[in-house]
Amino acid sequence: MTAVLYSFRRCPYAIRARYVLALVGVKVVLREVVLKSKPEALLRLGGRSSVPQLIDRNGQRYPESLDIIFWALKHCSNDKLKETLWRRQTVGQNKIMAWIHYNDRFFKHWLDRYKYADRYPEQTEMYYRQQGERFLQRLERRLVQSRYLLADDMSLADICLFPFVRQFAAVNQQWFESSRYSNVRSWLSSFVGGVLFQNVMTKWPAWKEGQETVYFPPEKIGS
Ligand SMILES: N[C@@H](CCC(=O)N[C@@H](CS)C(=O)NCC(=O)O)C(=O)O
Repeated sequence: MTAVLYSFRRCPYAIRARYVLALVGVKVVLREVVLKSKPEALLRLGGRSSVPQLIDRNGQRYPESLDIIFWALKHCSNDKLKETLWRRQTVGQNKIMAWIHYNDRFFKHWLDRYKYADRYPEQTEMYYRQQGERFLQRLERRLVQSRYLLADDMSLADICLFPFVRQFAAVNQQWFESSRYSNVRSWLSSFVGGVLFQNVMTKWPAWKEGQETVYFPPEKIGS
C-alpha cells in the first residue's frame, strides 16, 4: 500500500513536505485535513494529531514535516538531487539545520504575532513585523551572495523556509513588494512562481473515509 500523507493545504509545514515529495517524485496517498474537524482515522493514531503526518506502507509513523522530508529523500532515486538537497558534507548539513531551526523557533514566533497582531495586543503589528524583519535581513545578506541560501543550488534550507516567508509577505504584500529585501523577493518568486508550487497548492476537498483515493503529486508535473 502506498504511504498516506495527512496534510493541510495552507500549512507551511505541510507545504514544505509536499514540495519535497513533488520535487523528488515520491508518490503518496493524500488526505486533506480540516484542522477544526480532524478525521477519526488521524485521531485514532493517538498522540499528536498535527499535520503533516505520514504513515508508510509498514504502518510506521512520521509525525513531523522534517521526518517526512527525510523519508522522501530516502525514497528518492536521483542521487544527485538528493545530495544537493541534503548536502553530503556535515558542514552543509549543519548549515541547513541551523537555518531550519532559526526559522522554526525564531521566525515562526514573530510571524504568528505579525499575522494575528489583534490576538497579541501587547505590541503593535509594526513591532511584530520589525522583529520578523531581523530574519529577512539575514536572508537578504545571504541571498546577495548566492542564488539560494547555501550556494547557487537549492537545498532543504530554502524549501523549508520559503512557505513561512511567503506567509510573512502575504500579511502586507504591498509593504513586502516595496521593501528593501529585493533578493528575498526574487528567491521567494523562484518558488511560488513555478509549476511545481502550483501542483503543491492544488485544492483538494477534505478527505472522507471511503472516498476515492487521491494521489500526490498529481500525475502531470513540471518544475
Ligand atoms: N513541528 C510540526 C508542526 C506542524 C504544525 O504545527 N501543524 C499545524 C498546522 S500548520 C497543526 O497541525 N496545527 C493543529 C494541531 O497542532 O493540532 C511539523 O514540522 O510538522
